[in-house]
Amino acid sequence: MKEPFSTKGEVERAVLVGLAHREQSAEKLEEYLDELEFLATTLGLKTVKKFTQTLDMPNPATFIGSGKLNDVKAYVKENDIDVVVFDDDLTPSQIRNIEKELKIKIYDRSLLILDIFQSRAQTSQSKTQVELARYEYLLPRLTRMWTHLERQRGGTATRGGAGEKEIETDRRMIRNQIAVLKKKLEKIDRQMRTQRGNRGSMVRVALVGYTNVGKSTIMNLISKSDVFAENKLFATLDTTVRKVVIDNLPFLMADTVGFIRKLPHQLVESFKSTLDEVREADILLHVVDISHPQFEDQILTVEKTLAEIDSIDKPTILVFNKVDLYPEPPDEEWKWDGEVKPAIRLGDLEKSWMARQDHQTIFVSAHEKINLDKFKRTLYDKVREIHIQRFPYNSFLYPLPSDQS
Ligand SMILES: Nc1nc2c(ncn2[C@@H]2O[C@H](COP(=O)(O)OP(=O)(O)OP(=O)(O)O)[C@@H](O)[C@H]2O)c(=O)[nH]1
Ligand SMILES: [Mg+2]
Repeated sequence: MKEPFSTKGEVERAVLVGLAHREQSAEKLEEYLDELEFLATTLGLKTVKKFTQTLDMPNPATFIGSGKLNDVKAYVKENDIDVVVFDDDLTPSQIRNIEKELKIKIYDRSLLILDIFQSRAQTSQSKTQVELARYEYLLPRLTRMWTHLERQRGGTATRGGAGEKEIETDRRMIRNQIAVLKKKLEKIDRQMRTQRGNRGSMVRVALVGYTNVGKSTIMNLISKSDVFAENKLFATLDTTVRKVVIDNLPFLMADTVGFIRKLPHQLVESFKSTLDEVREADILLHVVDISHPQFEDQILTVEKTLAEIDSIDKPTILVFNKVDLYPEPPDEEWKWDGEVKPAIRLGDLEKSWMARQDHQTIFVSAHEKINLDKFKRTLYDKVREIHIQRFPYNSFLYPLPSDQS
């Protein structure tokens, strides 16, 4: 596994920077920075401090204001900081200007996610997809510093920063690589299509959801398989498909990559073929972490990403997972994540979601095995509906009228 931050051989220290503005409230920003910290941790970075600022809109030259940038600079110097991570994507000129001021590694959320994906990629398909997304992301953003860093990553020693000429050489090299990777992916996609074609017409169910909600844990429970699950973001990158049988009803179940707010569009683009499993599914199990304070936002992010891959109209079961971690309110007013929210009991939440007509819902805990029988029954009924449409004469599932007498 490639360790993106291993050059110093120790944990690297990071400062996070976020901006509240007209379209992003200070409250939201705090949540986003918590998530950014989780992303940084996943990559092995230690967050030492978070800087925030409120502006009408991002500063076009340096993203944050020049006074704030000076504060960050002073802090970086005094505290032996290795990396500054911005929560939003920076323009190429913002990166150049900030780099000139801070003189250390600058990351934005997209590059952080791309690096996590890179460190997680296992198969030749996901490795190629991530590499392509990374190059497409870097191409318009190559700066002296980044060229230098990229060469270090590639093992080519350079003395001092790279010059314009080297940047131009790197650009050409990256363009060539992009072309090579695209060809390689086309070939892999063709193989995957053939594999999927060989699966026949069994009903296909796909697990979708925000990252770290418990998709792989549910997959392992239902299919008795052994998919890597852990409390880090993007534990799963490659799609796993297993045959599952509930009672006498066989179907296929797919576990795949999780979604996140502001997923770099280069990644969605190059992971299109991995997401084919979702696109071609008959039923979606949209898994939600009910114990996460922003679970409703996460539902919206997932729905938005599903819409991007034309999969929003499929029959969907909303699976609210981790009910064992749901913080039951002690009384009317209670503190949740530092802010006062009206008390919502799990039972009330269940009732209000169940009352909604657009999706079927089920509340479970994969970890504590709560409500799993009901979950299996709900899934069985849904799969059966489609199975009957597809195989109307399959008598073992669907007794013929003569059998009923
Ligand atoms: N307490 C509790 N923890 C759970 C439950 N389900 C899953 N987890 C934990 O949540 C973490 C994430 O689970 P995964 O199954 O890896 O989640 P995922 O959705 O596959 O995540 P990615 O592949 O990273 O997108 C793991 O540490 C699980 O053990 C649950 O019902 N209750
Ligand atoms: Mg997973």
